[in-house]
Amino acid sequence: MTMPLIALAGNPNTGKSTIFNALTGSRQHVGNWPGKTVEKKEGVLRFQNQSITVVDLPGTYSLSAYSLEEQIARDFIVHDRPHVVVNVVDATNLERNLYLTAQILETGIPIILALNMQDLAAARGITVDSAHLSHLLDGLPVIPMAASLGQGVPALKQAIIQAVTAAPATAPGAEVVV
Ligand SMILES: Nc1nc2c(ncn2[C@@H]2O[C@H](COP(=O)(O)OP(=O)(O)OP(=O)(O)O)[C@@H](O)[C@H]2O)c(=O)[nH]1
Ligand SMILES: [Mg+2]
Repeated sequence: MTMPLIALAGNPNTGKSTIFNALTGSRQHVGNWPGKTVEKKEGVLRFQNQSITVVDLPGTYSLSAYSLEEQIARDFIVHDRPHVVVNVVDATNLERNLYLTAQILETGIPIILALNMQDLAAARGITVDSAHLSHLLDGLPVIPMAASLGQGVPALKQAIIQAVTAAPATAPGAEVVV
């Protein structure tokens, strides 16, 4: 079996790289996107006897191919078809962040929503009901996090393991046999 592949995607400055580092530790190496000046970071998450390739995508507000960052994120999600996209969202700015979430949902690739910046949200009196949000988004896993404080990281690892176990990679246009 090839190693499961997951990608971290989200708006700029939502904590993707902080989460990437928390998931992959020091095992990461840095590579370049072919012909591009923007770096992609790839690392390995080792958890519960599993090894999972993790790719840290550039920050993007949408998957429209207007900017280089958007093109890179879009190409990776659409063509490389990761098993799971961990969509990192800023809990203090949920509405703007969920625009990208809607676009990722349209690809049909399973999403885990990492609801980051909980500490900042709490300080501003913002409470997000993650169970209700999950319910509104067809039951996708919603993991409350404050990644820079290490909060939510074990729960995210658990959700990733569950998702890659449950979801074999889907090729574009592949028939789903049930
Ligand atoms: N208060 C708080 N700060 C956080 C949290 N997670 C990340 N940060 C901080 O937010 C800033 C941006 O974090 P990054 O991990 O670089 O964000 P990113 O999404 O990778 O950013 P881009 O790659 O530029 O899109 C850093 O200063 C982090 O330390 C969090 O949960 N709470
Ligand atoms: Mg980053």
